[in-house]
Amino acid sequence: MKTIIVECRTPQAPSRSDEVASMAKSIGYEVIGIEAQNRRTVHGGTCVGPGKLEEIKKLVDDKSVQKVIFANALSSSKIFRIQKVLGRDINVIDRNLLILEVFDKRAMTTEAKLQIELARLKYTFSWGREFIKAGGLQGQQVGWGGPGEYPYFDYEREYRKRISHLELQLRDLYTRKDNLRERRHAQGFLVVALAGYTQSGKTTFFNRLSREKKTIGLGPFTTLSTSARRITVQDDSGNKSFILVDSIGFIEDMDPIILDAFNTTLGEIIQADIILLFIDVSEDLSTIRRKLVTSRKIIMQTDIMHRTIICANKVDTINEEALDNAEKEIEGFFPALPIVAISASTGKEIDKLLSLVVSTLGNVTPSKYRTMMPLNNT
Ligand SMILES: Nc1nc2c(ncn2[C@@H]2O[C@H](COP(=O)(O)OP(=O)(O)O)[C@@H](O)[C@H]2O)c(=O)[nH]1
Ligand SMILES: [Mg+2]
Repeated sequence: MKTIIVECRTPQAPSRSDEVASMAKSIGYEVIGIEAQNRRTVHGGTCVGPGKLEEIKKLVDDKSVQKVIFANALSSSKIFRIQKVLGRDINVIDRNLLILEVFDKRAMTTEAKLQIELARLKYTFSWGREFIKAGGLQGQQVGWGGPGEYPYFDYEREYRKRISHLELQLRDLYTRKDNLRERRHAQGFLVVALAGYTQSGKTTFFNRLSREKKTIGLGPFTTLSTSARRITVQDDSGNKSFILVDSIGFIEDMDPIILDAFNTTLGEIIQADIILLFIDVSEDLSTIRRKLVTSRKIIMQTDIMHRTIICANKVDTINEEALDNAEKEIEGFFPALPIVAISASTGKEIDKLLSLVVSTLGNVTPSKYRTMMPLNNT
């Protein structure tokens, strides 16, 4: 689907457009460009200014763009005005709905699917209201599965009904939640999952390892056929086989409404036997530090610390001194964890990393899985 990314950049907030473009591509959108506007503050009516929006409208028409993703979060009144300018056939979403689409692609369990749908409903509830209140646009088909033909009160009732139905189904699931990790062990699946921020190089690593590898025999991971592979590594003691899962990344600055969906989806992944935590060491030290703070918070709260190997990635882009500094920084945050400096692009030290993975897997014994603590603030 032909897609453009739009962003209103302000001095108060870091730019998210590259991250958004990367997430969109990761779930198959054809991103043909990023349209950014610098402003002192976000435009109160349409996020980017009206002139910029007209430009975007022209681009959308000229290039037959079908989807427009805002890197900013959009309130209901903004989405309404933007949709009105761009036209009813264009699918307009914001960063938060894109994040939910990404989660949805990675979710393995009914629970995660329900959490994601619940977050989507809660998030778009006010959007639909705005459309209906404005009248005249009733029946308009907007991309987020909006109000359809409902008059206002019916819409509100229907939405609330769907939300409480989902909440009930979830409550039902909690009471008989079984353990993915134990089940996989019982079936003989060892799992290595990739974690870390978007754009740290997880997919590059995944693709390098999964070239010509099998997508069959994935067992419980069959639903993740685009993001799971069976990998076999030879070492002195013979062959060792595991399933490599390319996970959702950590994402900065998430709306509280979507945090539960994030926690559940991430929770599935970190029930792996080994986590490879990717850190992009080509970034400046203050960015690395900021991301380490959040990564550590997530990892501490989820009890996967002892199963984590740090992959300091993109070493091909920096000199020895910079790598030294980055490694010192990482050690400060994760003093007890092994760090391997790799390049997913060039393949540097990938073999070393794989040996470490294989020897660590050799020691894995099915252990009792402990429930993840909820993450309040990432
Ligand atoms: N120079 C360099 N670039 C890399 C390396 N690994 C990944 N990249 C680049 O970093 C960007 C993000 O990589 P990607 O694998 O999509 O990251 P993900 O979001 O964590 O899956 C892409 O443009 C990659 O080409 C590396 O080892 N060296
Ligand atoms: Mg990726």
